[in-house]
Amino acid sequence: MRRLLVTGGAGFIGSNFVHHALEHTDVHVTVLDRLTYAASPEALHALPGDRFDLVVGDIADEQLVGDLVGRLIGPGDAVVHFAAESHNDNSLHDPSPFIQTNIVGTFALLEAVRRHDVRLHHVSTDEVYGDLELDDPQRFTEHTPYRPSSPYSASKAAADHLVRAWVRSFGVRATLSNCSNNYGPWQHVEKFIPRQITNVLAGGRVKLYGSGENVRDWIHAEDHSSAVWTILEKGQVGATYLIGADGERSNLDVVRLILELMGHDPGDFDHVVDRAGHDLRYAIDPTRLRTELGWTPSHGSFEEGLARTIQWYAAHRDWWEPKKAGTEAAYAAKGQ
Ligand code: NAD
Ligand code: TDX
Repeated sequence: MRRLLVTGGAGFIGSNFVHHALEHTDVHVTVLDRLTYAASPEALHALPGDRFDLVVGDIADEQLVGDLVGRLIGPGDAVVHFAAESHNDNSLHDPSPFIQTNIVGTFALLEAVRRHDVRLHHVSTDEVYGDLELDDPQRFTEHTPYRPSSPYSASKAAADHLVRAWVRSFGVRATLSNCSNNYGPWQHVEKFIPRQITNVLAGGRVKLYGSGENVRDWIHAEDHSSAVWTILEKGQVGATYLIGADGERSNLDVVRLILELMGHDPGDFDHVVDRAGHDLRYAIDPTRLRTELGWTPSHGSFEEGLARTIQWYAAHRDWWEPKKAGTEAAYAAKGQ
């Protein structure tokens, strides 16, 4: 049986990928996750014990990572690297864990896959490319120069550069992907869409940063997972693939849609203090992934995916309610 080591597999997207891999293939998955505030081990309950195990630990722990990577000895075995500090607002408050996990942690993983000659897929973000003007006809491609804005996106850019250097200088067998904004179940309530849904469910107000003209390119986490699997199977070593599903929406439109879908007046939200250095627009051109690897997203409609996500949060109060008060208190302290 093929074996995968999935870092950050207890997080929002990593756990989605673990389910995808176990449901669609016969691989064995070991998750390595430090179980930070952002983790949801609940998302991994009820997985088959003979094909799945969870190791609680840090990707920057060289010895642990070396031991786990050293167990991957079959030809199809691989590391899929999701673990990261992932929230821009947190990186503005305290960049330190972003440098440690996203850069030093990725370095530790690269040294282990180099030593043991194991295939790696590195998961990254479209934010490494900076932002676009609202009327720019170009979208991000694999050739767009890096221009990250926040400590989070700069740390992810640094990690991407390390991966490419290890490919070129040491012959590490790695692929990379840069994906647009994900939504779906198990996303932490600090993030935009879950924050607004749970604000409404908890009887609070929806909070839009600044004018809300900022555009994000939304993709369902299940489509991100299927794209990563496709790259793992068919991707060319050393290549980068951009993952996106043509889902550009302004934040203002998303806020109005959430309110409408939840039976509220679409104008019933507050404008709050804008994010420092707030990127204006992200947009992915996924042509390479679609034409070279034949990937297509399965979630055709953002409205439908959002409606199902709202239903999911309404049905999983036990999971998010304990996280809500602390998250909102931190936002309130910043006027957000
Ligand atoms: P998340 O914050 O929900 O989950 C991150 C996971 O990594 C958590 O389970 C956490 O416990 C774990 N982790 C953090 N530090 C660790 C460490 N030092 N050692 C081991 N585990 C550690 O993040 P997410 O939204 O699921 O993002 C996953 C990956 O996808 C990240 O690399 C992120 O940059 C990338 N990405 C996210 C999005 C998005 O919209 N969320 C878009 C594109 C790319
Ligand atoms: O309350 C809010 N109000 C608001 O208007 C929050 C939390 C956010 N926003 C805005 C900021 C962004 O323009 O919504 C947009 C989305 O915000 P986030 O959910 O924080 O996502 P973003 O900063 O775009 O980054 C996300 O996508 C790329 C993920 O968090 C990253 O991990 C990923 O790399």
